[in-house]
Order: sequence, then structure tokens, then C-alpha cells
Amino acid sequence: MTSEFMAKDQHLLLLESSSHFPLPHGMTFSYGTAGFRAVGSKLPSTVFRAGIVAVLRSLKTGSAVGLMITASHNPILDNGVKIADPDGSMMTQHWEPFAEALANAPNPQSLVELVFHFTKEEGISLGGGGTCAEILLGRDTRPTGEALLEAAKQGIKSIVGAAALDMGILTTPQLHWMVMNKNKGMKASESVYFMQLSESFRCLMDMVPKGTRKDCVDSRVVVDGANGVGGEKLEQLKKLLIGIDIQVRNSGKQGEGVLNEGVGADFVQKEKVAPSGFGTKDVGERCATFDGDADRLVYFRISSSNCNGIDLVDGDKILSLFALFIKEQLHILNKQGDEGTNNVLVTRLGIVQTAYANGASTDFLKQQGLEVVLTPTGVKYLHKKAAECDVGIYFEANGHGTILFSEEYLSKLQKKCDDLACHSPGSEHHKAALRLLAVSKLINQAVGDAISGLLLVEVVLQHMGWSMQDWIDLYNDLPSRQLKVKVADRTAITTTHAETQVLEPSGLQEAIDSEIAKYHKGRCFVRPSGTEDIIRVYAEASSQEAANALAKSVSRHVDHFLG
Ligand code: G16
Repeated sequence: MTSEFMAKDQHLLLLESSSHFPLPHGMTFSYGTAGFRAVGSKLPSTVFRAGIVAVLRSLKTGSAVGLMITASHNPILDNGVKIADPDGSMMTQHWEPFAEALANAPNPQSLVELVFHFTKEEGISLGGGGTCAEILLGRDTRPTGEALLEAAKQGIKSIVGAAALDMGILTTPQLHWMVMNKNKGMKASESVYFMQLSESFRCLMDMVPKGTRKDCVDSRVVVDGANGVGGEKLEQLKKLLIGIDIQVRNSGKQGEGVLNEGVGADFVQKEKVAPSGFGTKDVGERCATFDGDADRLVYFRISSSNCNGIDLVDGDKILSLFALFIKEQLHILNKQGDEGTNNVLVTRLGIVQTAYANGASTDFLKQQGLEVVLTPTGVKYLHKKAAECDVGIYFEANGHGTILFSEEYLSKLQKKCDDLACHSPGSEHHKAALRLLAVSKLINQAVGDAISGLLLVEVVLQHMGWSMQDWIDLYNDLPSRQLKVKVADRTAITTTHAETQVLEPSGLQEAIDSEIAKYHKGRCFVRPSGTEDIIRVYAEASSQEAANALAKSVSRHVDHFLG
């Protein structure tokens, strides 16, 4: 077959298959904080086109790519699509404009032109010709998921030589992990994922220091699965776990409740109330909550004083707990020992947060001597920044986050651990190295993962000998309030400085500044959401009343400028 003939074939195939997935009338799709998101019934054309983008990405990189159908924390009728790059992270940002243009191509002819133009620019050859693309597909439990998965498969099939591998119903982090593993030449099944988590968890539990207060640390945790896919997966995994008592509620079983409705990490973190299914019987229990696709994790405790209210332990406090533990292990590893282990393993440990991080958490981390940087909202920004360090810990207050170990650092650590195993087996240095290696296996290296994050929190609390109260007492959060403002066009707001300053519309930042000036320790910023059709307002101040009032007055300004 000549290449001209193959290109013609490809042209016809794309024209024909895309004609079955017309752009819904009057809709524009934008590639937001984590891919496309909208009402599920409106998304077949978008998911079909995302399938094409994933194939082109796979052809460009010569590796497998992931496509996950989920709308994460959004309501059940929404759906969406996230694309995972070969290393398991979010698709590279410089492809987002193409993905967005393709999603909005008005007809099959313009779609084909866009594809051919882009592939030429990127040096991707179409038409089979020996190069194969491989896309790993996953979906969560949403009712529109199955039909959208079919649309993705059609999109993938519309590029000659592309193969779709349906990995089934998964959490988003599981799919990202599978993509990463597959491209490393490792096994990428769910059973291997469960095995890796349970084994590294056991290894860390076995190394919990004796004689700490671990006996008083309750091994029980009650988890709200948001009626999504995470609860069901945790039920499966817990059968392999020793030393922990996990009770799952809102696991998405028929009749238990609606996905993300009055449950889940987004609801608990934003509203600061207990999820449905939790109440007076749970006062004092250590509780955790996932979002619908299990890539967010926050903890909470129902306060004895007010059953409607909770003590929230958000992503910032999870980050702080992890940072203290990692810092301690690095300190042990590098301290001068009797065992002749004085060759220091230089480690650049970095912390990444967003402007939503509570000011008290950033102050706390800096007081610990840690280097903290801020990025805009979205794991795609935080992950990239954290990956610049030997060990990078990133978390958003909403519970997205993980700990990244660079490949280079891991191989140095492994070497050091092997040396220690020869010269001082069982020493504190050796244990610290083993712990760090186990953490790198337990915590998802591809993306934030509520399930693996939960297991690491549990084992670190045991290690520290900390109760929930000890963890809560790490620092006192500054009171904060988040509000949503519905506006005609959310894109009318543009921001700078990690989203803390408004650029457009002019005059809005001055209005916000004048409100902030009225409050002690006042801090406030606004930004368009990348997952919902709203403007988000975040305010912090020295009292809850003040934070509420600041958020409210700034919301009024937003409404006035954009309403
Ligand atoms: C996605 C991103 C997160 C981000 C969140 C909120 O989360 O992956 O990094 O924090 O959106 O976005 P926004 O404030 O723009 O609505 P998820 O859990 O919805 O996939």
C-alpha cells in the first residue's frame, strides 16, 4: 500500500466515523482543570474526539496512553474525560489547545483537516504503516459511562492501527498507575495494583517502631466512598490488609445513595459537614472520605459538641503529616551512625501547594524548614513542579496529592539500602531506607490516589503513635470560606500569580483588595472553576464570621462586575 493510498483511507475512515458523533448544537467544550466535563448525555462527540487525541498522543510518544471516563466530584449526571500521558501523569499541557479545537470542530470535514494539520506539525505519520497506538480505557460507575466508553472506542478505531484495551471499571488513579506500569514494562493489572499496595503497607506496618504509643492508636478507620468506584475497590483491597480495620460506607451499592450527593470529599471539604450515613454514632471516630473517582482524600472527625459539625483534616494536613514523616526518615538516613554509614544521600525535598492551602499550613511547613512553592489549581501543575525534586510532596487542600520520588533518586536509595543491608542490617539507617522505598511503592507515583493515600496516612499515624487529636493539633487552620458565584461567562475572569490576583475585568482586583483590608489576617482570591460553570471565591480571616463576611462581600463584587 502506498502512503498516499493509506492517507486517503485514513481520511475516509475519519470522515465516516466522525459523522456518527456530531457536535451537539450550541455547545462549546473547554479543556478545563482536568479534561472535558459536561452533562454526560452531551459528551459522546467529545469522548469520541478525545479517543482520537489519545491515539495521536500514543503515536507521538510511541507508548501506551490512558483515557479515563469520569467527572470525578461532579454530580451523577455529569461525565467527563481525562487523558493520561505515558508516565501516568495528566496529558501534556501543550496538547490541550489541539484537544479543545478538535472537541469543537463543527463538522467531520473540519475535524479531519485539524487532525491532518496537527499530525503534520507534530511529525506523526497516520495510516498504520507499522506504528501501533495503544490506549488503556477505564471508566467509573456513572450511568453514562458505558455509552461514552463505546464512543471512545469508536474514536480510537477511527485511526488506522490503533488498539483499545478496556481495563474495566476503575478508579482514576488505578488507570493512571496501569498506564505508567505498562510503559515501564511491568504488569498493569488490578490484582498487581492491590498486591503492591498491600505488600508495601505490610512492610511499613512491620517497621512501626516498638514502644511508641501505637497501642493506643486505633487501627479502625471509617471511610465514605462517595457512592462511587473507590468504596467498592477498597472493599476488595481490605481483604488483603493486615493490621487495619476499615469500614466502608456509601460504597455505591444499589440503594445506598447517589454518587457525590451529600457525600464525598468535595462535599465534606467545602461544606465542612459530615457526609450522609455518618452521625452521632461516629463521634470521635477517625473518618475519611473519597470523591467519586477516588483521586481525592480528606479526613474528618465528628465533633462531640456539634454532630452536624466536623473537625476537618484536609489535604494540607495530610501533606503536613507526610512531610514530617519523610523528613524524619531522611534525617535518620543521613545522620552519622555507629555503623559506618556516614555517606550522606543528598535529597532535595520539595513541597507544592496551591493558593487554596490554608495559610496556617504553609506557615507550619516553612517553620519545619521545608521549601514550599505554590502553583495554580490542578494536579497537572502541582505534579510537574513536584517532579523537579528528588522527593516532591504535593497536595491541594481538596485532597488531591501524592509523594513523588525521582527515578534517579530511587536508584541511589536502593543502592544505599543494599549497602546498609550488607554492613548494618536492621540498623535505624537501614530501616529508614527500607521505609522510604516502601513508601515509593505504596503511594501512587502516577497521580494522587485516595486509596494509597489512606493506607499511608494510617501507617504514618501508627508510626508516629498519633491519635486523630494529635494530628488535628499539628496547627490550627485559619478560618476559611469557599463560595460559588454563577455568572454569564466565567472566562471573563483571568488571573495571575498562581491565581491569587485578578487581571481581568479591570477594577475587580482593587475591589477585592479594599475588602481584604477590612479584615485581620484577611486573604481572598477568585478564579473561574475548570470543572464547573462557576466562579470560585476563597476567603480566609482570623475568625469564621470574618471569613464568611469577606467571601460574601467579594462574591457581591464578582456578581456586580460579571453579572
Ligand atoms: C480536578 C483537578 C484538581 C482540581 C479540581 C478543582 O479535580 O484534577 O486538581 O483541584 O479539579 O477544579 P476547579 O476548582 O477548577 O473546579 P477532580 O477531582 O474534579 O478531577
